[in-house]
Amino acid sequence: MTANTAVPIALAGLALLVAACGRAPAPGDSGAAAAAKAAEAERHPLTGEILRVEAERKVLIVRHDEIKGYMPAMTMEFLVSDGDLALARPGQRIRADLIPSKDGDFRLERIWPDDRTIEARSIATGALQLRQDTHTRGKNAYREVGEGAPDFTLYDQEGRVVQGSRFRGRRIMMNFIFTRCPVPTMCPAATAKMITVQRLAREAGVADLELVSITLDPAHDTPGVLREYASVRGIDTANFSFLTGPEGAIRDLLTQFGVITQFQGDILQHTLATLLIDPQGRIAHRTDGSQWEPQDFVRRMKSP
Ligand SMILES: [Cu+2]
Repeated sequence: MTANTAVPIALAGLALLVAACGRAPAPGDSGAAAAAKAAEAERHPLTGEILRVEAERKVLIVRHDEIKGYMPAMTMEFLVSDGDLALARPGQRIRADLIPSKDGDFRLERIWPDDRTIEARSIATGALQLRQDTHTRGKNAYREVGEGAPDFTLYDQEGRVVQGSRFRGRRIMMNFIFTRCPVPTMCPAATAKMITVQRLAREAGVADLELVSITLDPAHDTPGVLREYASVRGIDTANFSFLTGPEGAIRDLLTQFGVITQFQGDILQHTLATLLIDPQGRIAHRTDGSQWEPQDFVRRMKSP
């Protein structure tokens, strides 16, 4: 497949593969349901420092900066999800969305390391390099089988900074998913098959495998959300990482890996690609669409 044919084929596939992968309503949605959702999704961007983690109450005590036009700087407690709770450390600086509830308590969602942290700066540098690389490659941005895979710097489900080059010397099985995908035959099925690959590879004695799932929906899929996605599925993350990062970096990766996403209203439509990257960092194999067999990938891992 050449770069020129790849996109039309993938686009044609889009019509077949798409399904109602939902996301939050876009501004401009009309109707009572949308209005109700908008009210419950009142969000205020917050930055601050985690002072304490109260795991039993699922609460973070955060000293936050002034929220212009809403709240002065103060220390208060926030409810957070299990995934965010597990990642929270006293002393961490974060940015997040503050969401007030009707009962008078406050939640934090979309929690990321604050932009000023060392982690966030290395993520931003990685995104910039990827941007330049995609730009330089121009029409040849799409990476063929046999070419090197692009390098990247993203967060994993533990909030650790992960560089693609860290996996050099190991074999990567990579796909793209998003946690809110409600269509059983799309992302949930893909994750289930990745889990099967992990098990079959282990049984077959493949010792150098890393499974990597990159989110298609970085606005929602924070490290904490990905951690929860892995944990509710009982996934062994010893060699299975879920990665996220800045929207620009994800967009460039999708361009280079030939995965197409498109929002139609509040529906995220996307194609599916599953890749095998060899220990030298070259794309050894890819399949498009949902019809791939775990056993086939494991067989390819065993061949030299
Ligand atoms: Cu999906």
